[in-house]
Amino acid sequence: MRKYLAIPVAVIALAFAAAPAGAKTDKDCSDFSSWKQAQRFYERHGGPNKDPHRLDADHDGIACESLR
Ligand SMILES: [Ca+2]
Repeated sequence: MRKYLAIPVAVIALAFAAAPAGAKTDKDCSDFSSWKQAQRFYERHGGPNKDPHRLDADHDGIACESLR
């Protein structure tokens, strides 16, 4: 019985350990105090080709239009 419980417990523990790190690294437009800052961050993290933080929803190369 103990053997069968160990695996789900480990999986749940890993999921909880990974969640805060993932949340911290995902930036939103509201995390920046200015558009310039957001745009610089966006370009440094791959620009329109990658946009891992989804700062450029319409993929026109301009991040966070809402901050301009
Ligand atoms: Ca855009």
